[in-house]
Amino acid sequence: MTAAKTPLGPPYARGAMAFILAGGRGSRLMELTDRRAKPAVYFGGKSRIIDFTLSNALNSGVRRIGVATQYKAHSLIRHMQRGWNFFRSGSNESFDLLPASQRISEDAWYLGTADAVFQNIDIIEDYAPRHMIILAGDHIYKMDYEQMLAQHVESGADVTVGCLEVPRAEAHAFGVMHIDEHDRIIDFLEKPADPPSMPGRSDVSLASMGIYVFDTQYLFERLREDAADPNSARDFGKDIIPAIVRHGKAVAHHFARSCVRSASEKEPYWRDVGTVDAYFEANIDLTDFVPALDLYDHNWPISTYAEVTPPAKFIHDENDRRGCAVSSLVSGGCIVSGASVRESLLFTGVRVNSYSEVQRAVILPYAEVGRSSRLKNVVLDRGVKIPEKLVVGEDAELDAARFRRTEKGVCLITQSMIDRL
Ligand code: ADQ
Ligand code: ADP
Repeated sequence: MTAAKTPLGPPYARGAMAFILAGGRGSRLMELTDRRAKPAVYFGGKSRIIDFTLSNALNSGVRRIGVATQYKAHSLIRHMQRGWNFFRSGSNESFDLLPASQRISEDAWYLGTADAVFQNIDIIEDYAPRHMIILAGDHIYKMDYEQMLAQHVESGADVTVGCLEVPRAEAHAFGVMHIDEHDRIIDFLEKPADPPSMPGRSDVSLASMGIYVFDTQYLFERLREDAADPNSARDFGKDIIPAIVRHGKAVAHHFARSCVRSASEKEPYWRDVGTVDAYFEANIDLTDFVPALDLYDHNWPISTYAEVTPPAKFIHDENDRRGCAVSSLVSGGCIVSGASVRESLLFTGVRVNSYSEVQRAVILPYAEVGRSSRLKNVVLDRGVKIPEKLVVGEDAELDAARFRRTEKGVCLITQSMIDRL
């Protein structure tokens, strides 16, 4: 399996390996991540969250990908085996699923993000990639990693860190950095309680996207050094990046330089859909007349695994009531029968039955809305069977007692919540 020598010049993506960290739970998504890791959570009517990072890698020209999984990985692994296993071995291409498998020691899971890479050094070494692109599997964005690789080579950095501007009030959830006029990172604070702002802009901070480019050999040296430190949390944000900022050359790569936008996208789009509210809003925003995220851009397709299904169908019921969906994204295998659906996303195989009214709903695969129900501002988990005449979104107190109701009034509904009614 030893690789042919990887090319040294551009395009750099061809000689690089993308390593996607997909092991975290994403606990703020509540019951949505009870049985699946955050990267496996469904998004956008047809895909899963990790499809965005995988598609970015593929569209950027990367042909070696490793995905480290840990928490509740079955759904994620099955999705990738079905949809992403098309790389050709023997032609500098590879796709490796890397579950934490106690390869180094019998009691060592992936302790942190850096450990997830460290434990796979032997596998990576075999492929001899010139650069490593370390990515997270849990963000929604479109980005050309080739641009970041090119900057990394041109600047001679030890590590290049993807960054973007965020409101200072939200920056405590990120790694926050100071840079000089040449984009060199001069200070890096992981999740500071009181985040510093950007010079002259008191309400904005410069945040790490949690994505990094390294020369492979340099990364291995840092990881081995880190593994020998008993005080390390084995995490890129907590340990590896701050140490390089102190002792080496860390450079910031601005997302605006490499984000991919179609003609209709006005602003660079990046979302961490880490809470139920953020998840709901990012999905429902896709039903806008001109959404902030364009999923229909042929130049940067978001690939996924999709079952072969019959077409979506909209039918009159026996009383000639029209089944319709407007301002909505409807996937294959759905049937809307004598019901009205507005500003919603229907994933594969969803049924909405007669006399029902559905508005602002994210309905995951194979869920079914029983007759005469009225649902507003809801997320229905996969396979949920909503009974007849259920009303959600009209009585805040009742909703909060029955379902997972967020601060912004969104109800997440799982089958076990329905079973308890
Ligand atoms: P966090 O958002 O806290 O900070 P973290 O929990 O480290 O991110 O997870 C990053 C990625 O690694 C996620 O995709 C997660 O699924 C995965 N992951 C977590 N633990 C893992 C493990 N043990 N094994 C394998 N995969 C694992 C990071 C950076 C911040 C930066 C934000 C941007 O530390 O500096 O600002 O990302 O979101
Ligand atoms: P998919 O089945 O398409 O992967 P999900 O993302 O909803 O869909 O994944 C659900 C995960 O939960 C799968 O790994 C599945 O095997 C698992 N699962 C399904 N039913 C149960 C159950 N009753 N208890 C525990 N795990 C379950």
